[in-house]
Amino acid sequence: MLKGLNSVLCFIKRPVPQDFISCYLCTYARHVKPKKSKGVSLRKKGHFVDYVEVEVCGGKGGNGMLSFLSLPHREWAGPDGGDGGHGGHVIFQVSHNIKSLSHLRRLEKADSGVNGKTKQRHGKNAEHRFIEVPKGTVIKTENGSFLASLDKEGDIFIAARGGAGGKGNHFFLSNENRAPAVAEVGAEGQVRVVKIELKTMAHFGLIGFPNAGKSTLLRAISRARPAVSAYPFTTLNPHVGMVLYDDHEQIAVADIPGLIPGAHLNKGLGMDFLRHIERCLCLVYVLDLGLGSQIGEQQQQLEISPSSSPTPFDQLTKLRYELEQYQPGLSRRPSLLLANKVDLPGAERKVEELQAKLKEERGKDKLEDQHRSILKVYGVSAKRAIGIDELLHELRVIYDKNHVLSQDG
Ligand SMILES: Nc1nc2c(ncn2[C@@H]2O[C@H](COP(=O)(O)OP(=O)(O)OP(=O)(O)O)[C@@H](O)[C@H]2O)c(=O)[nH]1
Ligand SMILES: [Mg+2]
Repeated sequence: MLKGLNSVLCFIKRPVPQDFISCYLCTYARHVKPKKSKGVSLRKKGHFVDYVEVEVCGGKGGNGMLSFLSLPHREWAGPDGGDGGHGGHVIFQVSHNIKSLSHLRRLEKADSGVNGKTKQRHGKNAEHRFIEVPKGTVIKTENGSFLASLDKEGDIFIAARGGAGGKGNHFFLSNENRAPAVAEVGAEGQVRVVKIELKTMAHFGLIGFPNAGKSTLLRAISRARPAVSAYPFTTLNPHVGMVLYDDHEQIAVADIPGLIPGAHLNKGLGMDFLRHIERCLCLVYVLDLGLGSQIGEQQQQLEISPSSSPTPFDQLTKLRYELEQYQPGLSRRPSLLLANKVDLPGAERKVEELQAKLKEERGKDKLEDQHRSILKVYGVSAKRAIGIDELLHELRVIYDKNHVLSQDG
């Protein structure tokens, strides 16, 4: 009966009043669409950023108060100006939640302290401004001198100090001066420009000419999915992949954008991204066995003169030269040679030639020669998964040896 009455009411009184919408008896209750939320937009993920210049400004200190207390029966009750609060520091702190520097702004400023007040009320100190950065962040001054390296979770670096709060006139009260008419202004916060770089903390770094198959290899050994294409400079930013082992040990491998001869003169993509391999335990040179056979176009793109045939050994020499230009001694790091694309015709012969050439060079050179740093040479095919198991085993052996050593040291 009641249900019928409600239905009639609804029919007569259209549009349906708000109360009826939720009435479970009402057969005419409409489905109310949820309103679109206003102003809530998903923040677009920025690109991976591994270098920024930031102007950091500490907060200004609050001013001290200049004031004299006057009470009903005591007109000159003395100075009562409170001190200003201290300005906040700008502090970089390592957090495992952050992987890039894309969230840093050009200007990072901390809050200022609150001014002192009458009746000896001190101003509030400003909160410090904590900015989260990834593990492996290096902070340098504007002219490039080293300031800090943040390598562990929770590491902090005070980039700009906040100014001290000014003293109020009550602070200056003394037996000699019973009515100090002086109060301090809060100090300005420190202002400076810092360069912030991200050094990827990978155990192994893949180095090679563009198109050598570095990204294909990283895809083959880890779950990382860097883009792979048949043209040079597909990878523009470093990618890190984790190689997982049965005992839950994880090894980080970094795919570094391709290097070309003259990279130290800013050819190709330059060599700034080599900072990502500065801390690697071992360098993995990925040599392209197909490069010598693709005459013309690709060699022109890589700016390799056609007269010099880029045999795997030539590639190795050129890559090492570029590394030395970036940081003397870098090419002497323990390294593995991967001759990639063994599935191509004639590749086996090139691997043998490479091994023979290395043997010859080792025989010629003195003990401290850079060729001694080469641990092993492997012929692999990242695309056809040939030789990958042996490579993974070798990576683990090197990791176990060097990782334990570095922990001991
Ligand atoms: N035949 C053959 N082709 C391969 C092999 N590994 C990679 N390639 C091909 O080589 C081309 C380049 O591979 P990438 O992995 O993008 O090379 P990259 O070294 O990452 O190149 P950049 O990102 O430009 O530095 C792609 O067309 C791959 O399919 C391999 O083992 N055998
Ligand atoms: Mg690539």
